[in-house]
This record gives sequence, structure tokens and C-alpha cells, in this order.
Amino acid sequence: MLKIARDRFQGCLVGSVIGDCLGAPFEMQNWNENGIPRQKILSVINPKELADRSIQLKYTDDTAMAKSVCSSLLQCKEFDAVDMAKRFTEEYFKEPDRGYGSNIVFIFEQWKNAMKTELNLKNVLYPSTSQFDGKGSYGNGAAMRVSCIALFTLSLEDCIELAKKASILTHSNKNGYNGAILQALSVRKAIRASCDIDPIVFVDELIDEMKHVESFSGEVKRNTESLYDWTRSQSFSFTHQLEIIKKLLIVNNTESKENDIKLVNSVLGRDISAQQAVPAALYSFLRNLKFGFEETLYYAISLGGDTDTIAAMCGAIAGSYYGLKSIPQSWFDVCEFSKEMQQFADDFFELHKS
Ligand code: F2R
Ligand code: MG
Ligand code: MG
Ligand code: MG
Repeated sequence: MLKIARDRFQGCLVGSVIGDCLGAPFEMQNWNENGIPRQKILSVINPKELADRSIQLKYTDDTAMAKSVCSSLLQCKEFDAVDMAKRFTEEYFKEPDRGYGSNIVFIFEQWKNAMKTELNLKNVLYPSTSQFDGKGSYGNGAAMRVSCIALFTLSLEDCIELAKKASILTHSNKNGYNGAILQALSVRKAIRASCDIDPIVFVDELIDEMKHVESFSGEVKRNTESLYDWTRSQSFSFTHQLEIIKKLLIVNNTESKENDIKLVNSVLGRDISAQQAVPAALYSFLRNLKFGFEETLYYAISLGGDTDTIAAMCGAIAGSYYGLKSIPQSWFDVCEFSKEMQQFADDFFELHKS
């Protein structure tokens, strides 16, 4: 039997929707290298002020899609590609204005047409694998929705396999689905951490796992002199991004957020791609281990760029570690769909008891 507290299951999924809702007002609003000033973020999401206001912060596509992954797994009790695709499609056509990526919507349209006759296993992957001249999407839209897979699966192998299957439905580019695998593995590790996390050990373990996942060919050439040269000299892999995270954690000065954000934005990035957004979310969590959930979320948003998605992924990892109890009540109250995500978490928790 899986021995993980219910509070951490809840923290994972509530952390994800809260990150989405709180990050959404800032999405793509700020590309300044210094990120978004703390005061600007606080003026919108300060938990003390939100407690006195009866507003609702809306979730976006990140949660709309996560909802479909959760409900499909809970209903089918296994991965069912066609069922999940149908849920994504129905959710999109019910509320198309949740801020979806500009290309993924063509997949929903093709599935909708296929559903008029029969959407089956043979054709469910066709739209995804046809995107971008057959290269597939490397957007972060697969990574932003897979956190619950770490709650559903027991073994590392199943977690990797299921994260991949749930991703390639829409993101067949290797960076799109490998980013999702890294997100699921990060949640898995955070939710299972029994005591204080050593961030370097955490990254080292992910490096080993992602090396295996990416079947990394060729050596990672390290240049210990300069982070910048070292970054530029490599072709992309998540293993490589993790090596950069490790370096950032070693050189990082947690007292000076401004300089740190500038450096992180230049070496990791924070755009709509899985390559940038997933490492940015993971780093935000690891860098702020001393400071707790709330500070971690401010930091993730303060990077700027794809703030809803980076905060949703970071919120899932941080929530898995700190638990629901660490999330300010007013954030829970103002964010749309928090209660429903808590219920999904309870349902995943109950699955492991039976
Ligand atoms: N789309 C947004 N935000 C835009 C602003 C929304 C605004 N607030 C509003 O309400 O209108 N956010 C959401 O999109 C991201 C997830 O995107 P997803 O699901 O991965 O979509 P897609 O279309 O597959 O990829 C996104 C873009 O990435 C580029 N791209 C992907 N693969 C590529 C490839 N192989 N070659 C070249 N470019 C590629 C394209 O520009 C895609 O359109 C999240 O941020 C979510 O919050
Ligand atoms: Mg979004
Ligand atoms: Mg769009
Ligand atoms: Mg986004």
C-alpha cells in the first residue's frame, strides 16, 4: 500500500489549479529580463487582501486539460487514449476561450470531426503527429496537465510510460512529451520525499532518470568556467537543463532574487515551450525550499513569460511536498475549481486504499 498523506495528494492538484489561476493575469505580460516586480504580483494576488474581496480568479487551459486527464484516469481506472481525447475535445468545445495554445486547437477540431464517425486508436494520434510538418508540438501543454499521473501510478516505469502516453495525444515532439515526463517525475519525487529535501540530490536523481528516458547519446560536455558558454555549446536535452539547474542551485544567492531571476531567465528561459517552462517550474521549487509554498509561487510568477503554466507546474510540485495545509485559505477560496481538484485528489488517494 502507498503510504503518502492525503494532504499531499490534495496539495498537488490544488497547488496546480492555484498556480494556474494566480499566474494567469500575468501570462505573456512581461518579458523584461528582471521578471515581474514583487509589488506588482502582490497587488493582484496578496492572500491577505484577497481574503477581503469576493472575486473569483479563473482557471485556464492548463486546468481544463488537467481536469480531463484526472477524470479519464479515475473513470476508466487505466489509460484510455480515445476516452482522454474525447474529454479534451468536449472540454475545449464547451469553453474554447480558456486561453488554449494556437495549434493544439486544430487537434480538437480534427478529433471532433473524427468523432462524427469513429474516433479510434488507429486515428487518435494522427492529428498530433501531423503537426508542425510531422515534428509534433513541443509546447508545454502536455507537461501542464500530467501532474496527477504521479498520483495514479505506483512504479517509476508506469509513471514514465503513462506520462508519455497521455502527452503524445497532443504533443508528439520528443521535447513536448519528455518535458511532461520530467514534470510527472518531479511531482513523484516531491510527494514521496519523507524529510528535508536536498535539492542537489533531488536533481541528481532526476538526471539519472531523464538520462534513461532521453537515452542520451553523446557526452554532456561540461565547461566549469562559465555557465553561459556551457549552455550555448550543447544541443537541447532535459538532462542538460537539469545540469544547468544544478549549477544554478550551487551558485545561487537566495538573498538576491533580482540577480537570480535575470540569470535564470537567460539560461533556462520561461517561454511557452516545454524545454523552458518545465525546468523553470522545477527550479522555482528547488530554489525556494527554505521559504515554503507561498514564496515559491511568487517566485515562479515573478519569472514572467508563461506565468500560469510555470506556476501551475511549480504549484503541483510544491503542493506535493508541503501539502494542502501550506496553501493560504484565501487562495483556495478565490481560485475557481480548487474544491473540485481537491476532490480529484481524494479520489486518487482512495484508489490506493482499495
Ligand atoms: N496559449 C496560451 N497563451 C497565449 C495567450 C492566451 C491569452 N491569455 C488568451 O486568453 O488568449 N497559453 C496556453 O498555451 C500553452 C500551452 O500550449 P500547448 O497546449 O502546448 O499548445 P501548442 O499550440 O501545441 O503549442 C504552443 C505554441 O508553441 C509553438 N510550437 C510548439 N511546437 C512547435 C514546433 N514543433 N515548431 C515551432 N513552434 C512550435 C507554437 O507557437 C505553438 O502555437 C500554455 O502556456 C497555456 O497556458
Ligand atoms: Mg493557460
Ligand atoms: Mg491562443
Ligand atoms: Mg500558459
